[in-house]
Amino acid sequence: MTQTASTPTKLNKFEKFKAEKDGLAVKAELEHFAQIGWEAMDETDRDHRLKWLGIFSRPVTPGRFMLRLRTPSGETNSQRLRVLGEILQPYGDEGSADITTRQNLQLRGIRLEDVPNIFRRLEEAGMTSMQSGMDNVRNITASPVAGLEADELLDTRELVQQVQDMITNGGEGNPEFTNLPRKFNIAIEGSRDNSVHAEINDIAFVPAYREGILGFNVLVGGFFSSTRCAPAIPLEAWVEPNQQVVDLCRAILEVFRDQGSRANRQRSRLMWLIDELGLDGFRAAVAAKLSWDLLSGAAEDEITWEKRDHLGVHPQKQAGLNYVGLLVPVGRLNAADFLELARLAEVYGKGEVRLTVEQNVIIPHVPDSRLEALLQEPLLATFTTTPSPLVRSLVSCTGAQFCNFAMVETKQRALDIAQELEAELDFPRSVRMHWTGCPNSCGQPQVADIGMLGTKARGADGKPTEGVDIYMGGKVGKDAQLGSRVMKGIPCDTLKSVLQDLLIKEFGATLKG
Ligand code: SRM
Ligand code: SF4
Repeated sequence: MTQTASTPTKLNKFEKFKAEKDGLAVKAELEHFAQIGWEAMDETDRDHRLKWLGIFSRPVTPGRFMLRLRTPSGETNSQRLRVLGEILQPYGDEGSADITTRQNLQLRGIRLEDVPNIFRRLEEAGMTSMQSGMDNVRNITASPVAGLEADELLDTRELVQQVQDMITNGGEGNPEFTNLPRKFNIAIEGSRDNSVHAEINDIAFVPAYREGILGFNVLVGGFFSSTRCAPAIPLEAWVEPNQQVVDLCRAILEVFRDQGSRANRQRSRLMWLIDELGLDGFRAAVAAKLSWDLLSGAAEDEITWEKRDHLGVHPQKQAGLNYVGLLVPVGRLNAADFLELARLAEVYGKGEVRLTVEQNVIIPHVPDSRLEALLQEPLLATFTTTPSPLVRSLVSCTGAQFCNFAMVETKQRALDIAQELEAELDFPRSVRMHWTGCPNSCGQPQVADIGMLGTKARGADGKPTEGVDIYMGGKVGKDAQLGSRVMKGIPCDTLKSVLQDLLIKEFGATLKG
């Protein structure tokens, strides 16, 4: 690590344990951990370093781990889903999974003694969980319909894979990028609708023409944290849609790794470094690492559409084929769902499956002739193509069921309240409601029409109770904007009536007759 003026004199506790032993080092010890069991493990290895391999100990479910994969561009297939279903099956009711807000998958209920074998199975099926947690680059997001839609500007899947391979050394683990000052998010958009929420990524590539050539404008520094939320800002740079993207990611990561603050973890995300160096200084530090000239940004980008949710049936650019978006309520799946999705993708498509940042699933390549039969499949009664107006756009973080940061239970509550409101109201359009269990904002309440952020509240009797802060004004797609907090500390047991009011006043909902 290069010493710079910003190198702290005092390291935070995470930096101390990282300096003692790199997170990736536990990769070589997995068999040993499996043998001795989680109870006997060194606590820092168990509760922190394992996250470098995507293995998260869950204090809420002791001895049952969460496994976060990497699913670049949200692209997976029936063979992989079958393997994931088979991994979960032996865990019975304790095994489950979630599609995440970074179009990724997390498995739950995992026992540590099974991990070496699980890792072998993941590798055989071409999956990895490497560097998916802690101070690493998260799953790289892209349009979930890359390569499928006629109007797409760039099919970014290969680029996304190249960036992931650079960062993780092809999924083996790459010590060059395992000790960032903090987590890091990258998105590469190839469509016109900003399907990735470019504005909330540390680096986002958005399509833009410069002198008639299609490439990407680059945004940097977008992030949410409990103390600050900042939209990404233009780096004033344009890159070609090729190795330049990979090079630029590497250069930015190196600058962040070497110059980012390691003193206070609440001030360590990339935007804090951009603040410190100034945008020009940051850009110059990045440009100095490149062997080619970093060009100025294009005057405008090509994000010109409203954001789509990709649910329902949509014709593909390949004549006679369709992609079919299925709603997975708040992203929750079980073993049987994986196996059934795998079967449907093979019988009706070509085995391909895509995931979305709205925590849903897409089955591509369904011929016109097989559409009707797919729509009649029993799984589509639950994972419907025609969801009701609130459940359609519902997004929720993990919440108290599995996450010890949570102030409130989220997923089930989100579904229950949405369904109760749907029973009482008619809606002229879908309303995007996002739930997040604490100020870390994994469920992105700031991008929602109405966002709920878990907090402590006071009930009518004055006693502490579960509550939420309400966010409004999030705008996605073109001209994306973050919403802001409009109400504080609403007790969960009075929330439904508050939401009913908001839906009527602000979104044109009407009471059912
Ligand atoms: Fe997150 C930490 C879950 C997307 C901001 N996030 C956590 C942990 C790992 C905390 C923990 O150890 O328990 C949560 C694991 C709970 C569990 O058991 O699932 C967790 N985050 C999630 C997921 C699963 C939410 C979901 O249900 O979809 C998402 C996984 C994405 C993935 O596939 O990698 C997830 N997290 C996000 C996002 C949204 C995004 O990327 O678009 C954000 C806000 C954007 C950002 O990062 O700037 C987000 N998560 C955080 C933060 C606050 C970061 C900060 O700078 O302070 C934390 C806490 C931290 O890192 O210290 C956090
Ligand atoms: Fe856990 Fe909070 Fe993230 Fe929800 S927002 S998953 S409660 S850390």
